Amino acid sequence: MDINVIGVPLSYGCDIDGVNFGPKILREYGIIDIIKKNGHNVFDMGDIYVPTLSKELKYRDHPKMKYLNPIIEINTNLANNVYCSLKGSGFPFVIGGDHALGMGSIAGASNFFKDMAVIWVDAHGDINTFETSPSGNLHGVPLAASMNVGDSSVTNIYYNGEKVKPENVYLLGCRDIDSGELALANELNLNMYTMETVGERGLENVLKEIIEKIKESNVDGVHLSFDIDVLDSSLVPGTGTPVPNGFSIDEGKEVFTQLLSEKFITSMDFVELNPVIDNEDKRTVTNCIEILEHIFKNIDK
Ligand code: Z70
Ligand code: MN
Ligand code: MN
Ligand code: MN
Repeated sequence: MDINVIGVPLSYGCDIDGVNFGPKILREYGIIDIIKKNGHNVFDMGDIYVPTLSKELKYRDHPKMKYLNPIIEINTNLANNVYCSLKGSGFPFVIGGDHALGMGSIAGASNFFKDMAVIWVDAHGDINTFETSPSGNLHGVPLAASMNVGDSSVTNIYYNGEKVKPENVYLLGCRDIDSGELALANELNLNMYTMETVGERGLENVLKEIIEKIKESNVDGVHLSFDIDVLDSSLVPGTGTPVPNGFSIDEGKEVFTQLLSEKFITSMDFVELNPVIDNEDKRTVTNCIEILEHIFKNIDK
């Protein structure tokens, strides 16, 4: 596989600085060599340009949602990079950065495919609207925006309107959902596999069901968005909002073993690593690298 690594040093979608150093630390820990070592062709496309913005610009574009216009611009550039990467038969592997970048990844990938599924592996739903957002942070809205739910400023990124149909969206591992998000998930009847569901039914069965549903649907592409906070809080102190009762490392790996063996994943995000707030033992980045090794061992050669 030709892997195109695209860095997005974005932190304006969340409240804690440092997540912008995700691409830098992953390169320092050898992500490019890891991909090569596993038999892929790798192209480091560098980082999408993220300007340095003063805090005074936070509410310039919207009274509630922070850094709105810059985030839209960054996502538009990301979308076109993802689209061009797919056009060139590459596999876009987007490293964040905060999860607001999901809007750009999905916009770019969905422009290439006729109908695409999205698997959102995350402790959070990221399906807030500007109205339901409790924080004003844009990393809480990307999946709603991609389904054409929310303000037109974010539903019209790269091209206008719906990028993915709600029936083709799969949430996995969530356990910290806001009330407005839950209402939307019910309204749209989203395929939602919470941590509670995983506990009741078992991860293997849940993954089997997701795979079956995707195969039965008529999608020609599948985007997998991985937020590292789906892992248990004890494993990822270096992420902005660690949540207890998450996946173990083995469960995290199992997700990729199963999903990647189907060979239907066509693009990926890996987001929310903040090396600045990591433990002294560098636990978070070390765990991320272990997961990444596993990913590239299991992606089709
Ligand atoms: C909350 C919000 C979120 C990640 C936190 C949190 C969203 N639902 N996403 N950390 N990765 O502010 O919308
Ligand atoms: Mn997220
Ligand atoms: Mn499309
Ligand atoms: Mn999250």
